Amino acid sequence: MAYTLPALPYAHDALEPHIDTQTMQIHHGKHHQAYVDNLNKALAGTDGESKSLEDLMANISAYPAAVRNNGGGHYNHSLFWSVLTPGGTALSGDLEAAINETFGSLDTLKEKMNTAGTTRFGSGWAWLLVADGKLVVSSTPNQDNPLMDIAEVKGTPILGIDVWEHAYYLKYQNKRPDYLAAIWNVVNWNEVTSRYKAAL
Ligand code: MN3
Repeated sequence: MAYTLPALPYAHDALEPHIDTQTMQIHHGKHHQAYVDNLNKALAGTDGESKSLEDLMANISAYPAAVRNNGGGHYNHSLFWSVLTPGGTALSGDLEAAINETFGSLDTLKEKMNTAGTTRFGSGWAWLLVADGKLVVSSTPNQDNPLMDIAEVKGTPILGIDVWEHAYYLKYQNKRPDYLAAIWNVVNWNEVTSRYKAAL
């Protein structure tokens, strides 16, 4: 079964002014579409066609680089759109308690994620993940993610922030820290909390 591009759960301009309309149009419609198309090409006629995306990630070292790059790209961007929402939502409940217990405060978590994102050289992702029931911050290069068997820090990602230049360059140019500061205004903590509960 071929993969398809998931529809954005909001309009292209809905994350303005934090993420601009043109970036969303190109990022979703061109970059993510290309990961989907190239993943389908890379899997065509192989046993990977019958595997779930999660199964592919868990054994990614057994697959060609095209599956790693494009399968990771498809997984990561599908997660990314879902953890953003216009205006953001408030953090509360079990996840808020776990963040306070693990990091001291939400602000400290944001600092750690922003540091993970700004210190990732070149392209990659900053992650909040669940590993052995605990919250952990990490980053990965390229389109790798914590589900992959080759990841330095493995676990279930519940929040991912894309730090490829294509995610921010039109509006923020070289100022990756400004993009990272702004994105917290549009985080969908309801979705991150759902993913946290599912990961436990
Ligand atoms: Mn991207």
